[in-house]
Amino acid sequence: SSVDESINITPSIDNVNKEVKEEEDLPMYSSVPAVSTLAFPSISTSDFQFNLEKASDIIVEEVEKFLKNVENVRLVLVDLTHRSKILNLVKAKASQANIDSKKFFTFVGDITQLYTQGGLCCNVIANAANWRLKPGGGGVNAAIFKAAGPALETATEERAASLNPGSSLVVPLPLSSPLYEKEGVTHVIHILGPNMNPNRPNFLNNDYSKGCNVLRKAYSSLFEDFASIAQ
Ligand code: AR6
Repeated sequence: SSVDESINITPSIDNVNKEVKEEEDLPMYSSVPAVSTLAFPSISTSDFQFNLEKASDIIVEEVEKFLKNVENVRLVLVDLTHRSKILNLVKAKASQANIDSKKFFTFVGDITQLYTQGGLCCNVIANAANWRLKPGGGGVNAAIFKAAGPALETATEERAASLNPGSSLVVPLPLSSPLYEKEGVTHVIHILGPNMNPNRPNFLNNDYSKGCNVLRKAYSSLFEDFASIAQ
């Protein structure tokens, strides 16, 4: 049957949407993922200037740890271009570590348009936030707040006024948010990563011993939050 085929599909990104479209019970263009899926950007590696080799090691280690203990979830590292260094480093290291590519893969696209532009269904997305949990500031934070509309700002404010480095905050999206309506995103998880940029708050002044600990904490907190939504 088509359902059996969808389970056995080779884990290629091109097949991700087929998985759902072939599910008989779901409408043809459903943006509800067959498997609870978290899409996340590489935390701290752009505006916060975190070392890419170190960050890629941490991502792969934390993903590996997380996937050992859970079933029926997928994690997707997203970046805007095929030239993304972090995406290519993580891809190579994940393959070296023999991580199941059905459960973890990289994807090129805008995290706010994964379904409509990329055909990838993700019910949860992560945001590389700032400590004030405010819109703007460029990067993925500006993109997510813009795409989600004022509903995300309000829902975020209701839950917290600020975030410490290494921590995360789950925000359920109201149905009225365009990100929910169009993309099928039910939750945004804000994360504050370590900052290596001297022009931003909480600058770690090249202290990578602390920086790596904070980044590890950020990813494990993100994945735990995601697991609590996925259950
Ligand atoms: N879709 C997918 N990935 C993206 C998108 C997008 N629309 N936009 C950027 N990326 P950054 P940080 C990738 O700088 O380093 C903000 O101003 C980008 O290529 O957004 O944690 C906040 O307010 C990179 O791989 O986050 C904070 O102050 C990754 O997302 C500060 O920047 C993260 O890049 C956080 O800096």
